[in-house]
Amino acid sequence: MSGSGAKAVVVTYPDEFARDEILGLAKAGGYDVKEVVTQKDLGRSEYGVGSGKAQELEGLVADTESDTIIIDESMTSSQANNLSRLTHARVIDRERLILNIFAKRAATTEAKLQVQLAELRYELPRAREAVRNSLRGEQAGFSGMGEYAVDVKFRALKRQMGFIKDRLEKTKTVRGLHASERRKLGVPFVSLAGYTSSGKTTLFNRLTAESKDVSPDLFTTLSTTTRMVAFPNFRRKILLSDTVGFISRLPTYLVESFRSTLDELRHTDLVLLMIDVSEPPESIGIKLRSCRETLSELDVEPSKLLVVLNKVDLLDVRARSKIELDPLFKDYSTVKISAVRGDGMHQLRTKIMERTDPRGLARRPGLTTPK
Ligand SMILES: Nc1nc2c(ncn2[C@@H]2O[C@H](COP(=O)(O)OP(=O)(O)OP(=O)(O)O)[C@@H](O)[C@H]2O)c(=O)[nH]1
Ligand SMILES: [Mg+2]
Repeated sequence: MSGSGAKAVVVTYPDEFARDEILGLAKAGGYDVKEVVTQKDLGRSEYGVGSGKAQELEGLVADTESDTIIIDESMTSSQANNLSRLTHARVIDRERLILNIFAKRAATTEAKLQVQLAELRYELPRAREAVRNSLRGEQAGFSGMGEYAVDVKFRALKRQMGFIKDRLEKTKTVRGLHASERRKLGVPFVSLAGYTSSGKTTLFNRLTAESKDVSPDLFTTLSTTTRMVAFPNFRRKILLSDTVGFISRLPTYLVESFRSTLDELRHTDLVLLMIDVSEPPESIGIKLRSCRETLSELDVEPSKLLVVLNKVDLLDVRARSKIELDPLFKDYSTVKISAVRGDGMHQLRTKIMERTDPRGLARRPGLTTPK
């Protein structure tokens, strides 16, 4: 249930980045946010927020006639239930919200399976909590369910997970074949990666003449598309792939569930790490760090990165002329572009060609040199 148009009260941390991001997520989830309140510590105590804040929320929910409270942190099922009981509103945490958006956007069979797996991974610790509570005579989490029923539910979740993993493993085998076929072609493989909404698909469309969905909403792309791109001036070709975007505080199990999609990044010769440089420096720093963490969880070597500074059309002339000198980017090779307007495309193509030069790549095992 994405609660399309449902009125919501949001609780987030007292910083602008967190606030903007959760509002973007709430919008992508289809919520109409009526009020935002902040708290330094989230996810603690009986309600996931302080008890004073919980009382305040009860009033806000009533005043704004909201039916949902969105908490920008992970909560246990008893915290969510306690707060829900007090405020008479549905309570969803950050993970649930991201899962709802993913579920709404998943279009391919693989993306749907990945979302189902993530849903089960979300449910499992909560079912475990319900088992513990039912053993103690409390039944928070699955109210009204007896110990036996909870145990059955727990085992059913496990079984379902195994089933979905098997199906995903099969799609992965198909992918594996594709990867080895690609190797035979001897065409370098280049992947787009980066924070959600950084402009990956916009650049993909420009380079491939595709028309994949582009939008300011978060998580527009959930599956991977790969296309052959010719660089006539260089008389060479590459395979370019566009994939799901990253977000900060992305739970590991979500990355895990999307592993077969994101695994492409590991087999790639070059990763174009897209950064939206039109944002405030603090946001750029947080997003860059968060992308690096996710990429290292996926075992992508830093030496494979080319940082693409996108949306320079939104900077004034002065900022545009020296953005790449920002200390944030000192450890990276960079190129600045506007995927929308087309600025910097020649420099980008040249860098891609340099970094995927078959003479350089041929020294690496597993890639044959094209004629
Ligand atoms: N001004 C400006 N806007 C851009 C540029 N590149 C992309 N955008 C806009 O940024 C928004 C996000 O673009 P997408 O290409 O969908 O971003 P993405 O990285 O694929 O996002 P996800 O699929 O959600 O991960 C869209 O509204 C684009 O029009 C650019 O160079 N300049
Ligand atoms: Mg996209």
